Amino acid sequence: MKATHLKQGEDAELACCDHLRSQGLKLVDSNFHCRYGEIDIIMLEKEDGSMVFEPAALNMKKGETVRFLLTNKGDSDHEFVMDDVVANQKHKLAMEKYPDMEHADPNAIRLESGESGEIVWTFANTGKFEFACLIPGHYEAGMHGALTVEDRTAAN
Ligand SMILES: [Cu+2]
Repeated sequence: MKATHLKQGEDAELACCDHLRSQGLKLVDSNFHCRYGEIDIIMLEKEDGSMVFEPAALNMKKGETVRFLLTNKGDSDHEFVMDDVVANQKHKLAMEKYPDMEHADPNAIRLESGESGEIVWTFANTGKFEFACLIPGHYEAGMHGALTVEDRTAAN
């Protein structure tokens, strides 16, 4: 069973390397490995009733590909949606009307209590973005953070 699982992992990794290659990105390592930065993100509710992401803000580099490893350590469902602030507000309003709407978007993931998941994302554009949980009430309870993408090569 384990071998099958590993095989799937390799296939996924290969598929992703191909995807990166097709975007003209150079692999820094051969041999099936895309070298990602990995960032752990925890979703949880606090005793005071607030709901948070840890870390509470993200600073990314333009062109960087990151694997976000998300874990819902809270008691209710949570989601992680990366978008610009205006799009998140629109999405939030839609969620208030249709709280159970499903996301098939690659920039979003919804996790049940205790569940983990991941998003692999390449930050192509600089700017100020946001990551948020758009389940009704959660944004207001604190589940949003600034996502800044900078062109650090230009700064040097
Ligand atoms: Cu939430």
